[in-house]
Amino acid sequence: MAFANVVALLCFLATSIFTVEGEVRRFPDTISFGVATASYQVEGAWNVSDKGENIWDRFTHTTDSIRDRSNGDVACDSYNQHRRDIEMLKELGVDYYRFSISWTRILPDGFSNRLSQDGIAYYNTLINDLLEANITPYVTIYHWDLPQRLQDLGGWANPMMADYYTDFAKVAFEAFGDRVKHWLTFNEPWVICYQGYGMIEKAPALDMSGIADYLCGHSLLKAHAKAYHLYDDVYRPTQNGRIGWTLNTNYHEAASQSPADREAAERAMQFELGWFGHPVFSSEGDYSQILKDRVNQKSSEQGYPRSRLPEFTSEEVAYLKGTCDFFGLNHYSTNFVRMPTMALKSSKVSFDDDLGVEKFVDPAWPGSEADWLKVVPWGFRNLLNWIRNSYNSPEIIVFENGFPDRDDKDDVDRINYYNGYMNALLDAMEDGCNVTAYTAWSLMDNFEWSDGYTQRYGLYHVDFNDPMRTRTPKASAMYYKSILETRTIERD
Ligand code: PNW
Repeated sequence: MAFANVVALLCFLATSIFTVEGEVRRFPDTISFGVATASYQVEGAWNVSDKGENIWDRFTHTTDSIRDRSNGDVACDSYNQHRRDIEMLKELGVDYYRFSISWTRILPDGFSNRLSQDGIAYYNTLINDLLEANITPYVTIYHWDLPQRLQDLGGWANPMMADYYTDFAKVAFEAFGDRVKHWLTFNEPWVICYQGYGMIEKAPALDMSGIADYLCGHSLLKAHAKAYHLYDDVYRPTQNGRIGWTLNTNYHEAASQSPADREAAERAMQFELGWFGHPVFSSEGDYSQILKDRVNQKSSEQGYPRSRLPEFTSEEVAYLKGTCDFFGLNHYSTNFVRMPTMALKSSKVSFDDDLGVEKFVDPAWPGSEADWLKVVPWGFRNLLNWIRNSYNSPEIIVFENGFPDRDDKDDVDRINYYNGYMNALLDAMEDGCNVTAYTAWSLMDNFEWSDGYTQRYGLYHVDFNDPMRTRTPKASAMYYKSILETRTIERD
C-alpha cells in the first residue's frame, strides 16, 4: 500500500474513533440546576457602611492561619458587582442561585435590636435583580461568618445561640420571605463544629476536639430546629416556602467486606453525616445509638463524670425530628475505612479518637489541588443510596459539588470531575434516589477559607490582582452551560 494511502487510512481511523458520539443520557425534567457561593467568600466590602466584624474578619486579620495570608476584605467584590454575577448566571442558564446572608451586614452587633438598612437594601437588590432575571434565589442563612460579638460569648458552644440565631433568621424571613421561597438554616454543621471548634483549621479555631465540637453541634441542632419551627408556624402559612439545611460528608466505603470493616465504615457515616442527620431524618430521632455509646464509653474510661456528648430530653428529640423539608447534601469525595487491628489507645481526647477507625485513600484515585479531595464518582452514587436506605428515601437536593485546581481556564480536570459526578448522580437516580436539584460549587473562584486564593473552584475565573475583579468563563462554564441547555450528558 502506498504511503499516502496508509496515512489516509490512519487519519480515517483516528477521526472515526475521536468523533464517535458517546452515548447520551438525559436528565429527567424534574431536576433543576444551580450554582452556589457564600457571603464571606465573595462579597468583600467587609467594613462598608455599618457592617459589624465577624469571626472570619477577625481570624484573617489577626492570625497567620491563611495559606497565602489573604482575607475576604475585597474577595470577588460581589457587594459592588452583583450585576456582573447575574449576567454570568444568565449566561450559564441556571434555574437558581444559592448565596448566603452575612449576619453582621444586616445585624451589625449580632443582635436583632439594631438593623442595618444598607445591609438589608443590598440583599433586597440582589434578590429583586435575580427574580427579574428569572433566577430563583436559594438563601443560606448561615454560612460560617458568625458575629465576633457572639463568638466572644462562646459562639455555638453557648446554648443561648439557639435564640440569637433564631432572632437573626426571623429578620431574614421578615425582610426577604415575601420573595425568597427556598431557605437553608446552616451550611455544613459538621465543618463548623469539627473544624472550627475541634481544630484550628477554621474560625474560631478553638482546638478542643471531643468537647467543644459536641457542644457546638448540640446548640446548632437546637438553633436549626427553632428556626425551622418559627418558619413552619409563623411564616410558611403566608410565605409558602421550603426550609432545610445542607450537610456535608465524604462517602466512607468499607475497605473489605469483613464484618469489622463494614462496621467501621458505618460508624464513620454515623459520626460524620449521622451526627446531624440522625436527629433530624431518622425515624427514631436523637443522636444515633452508636455515637452515644462510643462517646459515653470513651468519656467514662477517660474519667469524665458524664458523656462529653450532651443529651437531648425526649421533648427535644421530638422537637428536632423532621425539621427539614428535604435532605440537603454537600459532597466532594470518598475514602476507605477499616477497623484498626489493635485497639487504639486513647492518648488524646478527640472526635477522631471517639470514632476510632482508620481512613485511607486509593493512591490510584486522581487527586486535586486539595489533599482531601480525590476524584471518586462511584462514591457519590453509593452515598446517595446510603441516604435513601438510612433515612427512608427523602427528597435529596445536592447543594454543593465541585473540584479545586490551582488556576486554570482550560480546566479539563474540572470538566472530567463534573462529567464523572453527574453521571454518578444519574446512576443513583436510576437506582431510585429522589434527587430534585444539583448545584455546582462554585459560580466563580473565591476566598477558599484557610487556603485563601490558592485553590479555585469556579466555573468563572476571577482575576484577584485586578481591582475590577474581572470574571472570565472557563471551559467548565461552557461545559456546564451545555448540559443545562441540552439537559443531557455523555456517558463516561
Ligand atoms: C465546603 N471536607 O466546605 C464549603 O461549604 C464551601 O464554602 C467551600 O468553599 C467548599 O466546600 C470547598 O472547600 C468543605 O473536609 C470543607 O470534607 C471541607 C470539607 C467539605 C466541605
